[in-house]
Amino acid sequence: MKFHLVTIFPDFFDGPFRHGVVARAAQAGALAIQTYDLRTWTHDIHKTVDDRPFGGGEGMLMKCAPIFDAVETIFPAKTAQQRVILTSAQGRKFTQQVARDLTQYDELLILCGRYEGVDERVAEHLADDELSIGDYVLSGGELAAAIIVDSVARLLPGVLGNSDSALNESFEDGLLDCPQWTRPADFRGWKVPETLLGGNHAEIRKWRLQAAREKTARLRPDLLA
Ligand code: 9D3
Repeated sequence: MKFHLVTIFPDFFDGPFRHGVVARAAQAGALAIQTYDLRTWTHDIHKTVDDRPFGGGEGMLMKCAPIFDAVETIFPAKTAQQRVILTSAQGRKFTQQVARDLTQYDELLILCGRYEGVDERVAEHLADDELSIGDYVLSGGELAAAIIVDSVARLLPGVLGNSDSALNESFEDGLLDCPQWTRPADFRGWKVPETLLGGNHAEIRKWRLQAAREKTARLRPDLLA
């Protein structure tokens, strides 16, 4: 899969994708990430990408023209396999199911919002989807874009190495992961549950399911409702 990231801070993504699963997948050719400086598509000396909102109000909005020009340059003959996503605090909630749906496309172009928002014509006439990563306020769409890339990338065939480790995990079956421990079996007097130290794998399976249910009920009752 190819990811295109359009932003006024192209350097932002130097860090997040240099490590871990995404970096290894890019190295192996399972995915490619290209960042673009939105100011490439400005025509004035100041490289202006923002302007004041009609009707008044706080702050500035991202202008249409550079964003439309960027998308039309990157996808000059957009196909059904190419998806344009606008990150915004007003978007549809990004979930594991949305990540899974996005794996079906060949190319994702993610527009990172900044300032107080983006001229609504981008959401209405350019983006295929408008996504928020959750109900909290960020200072822009770059972190959201990095999160979307990370969660989609690790689902791609050939990225995780273990082909079903991406299937059997939290959220996919509506439960949190069960609590886990590693050595030592006793750390400062805090002991690992006895069942996990034995070799009875049927017992361990039962114990883990129960522990996952209890932890989900305690920390994420919304997942059980
Ligand atoms: C006056 C209200 N504004 C500030 C509280 C609204 C607002 C404008 C711009 C809130 C956030 C932003 C910038 N956020 C994003 O671009 C963003 C975002 C987010 O804030 N939360 C969750 N997901 C996303 S995706 C992009």
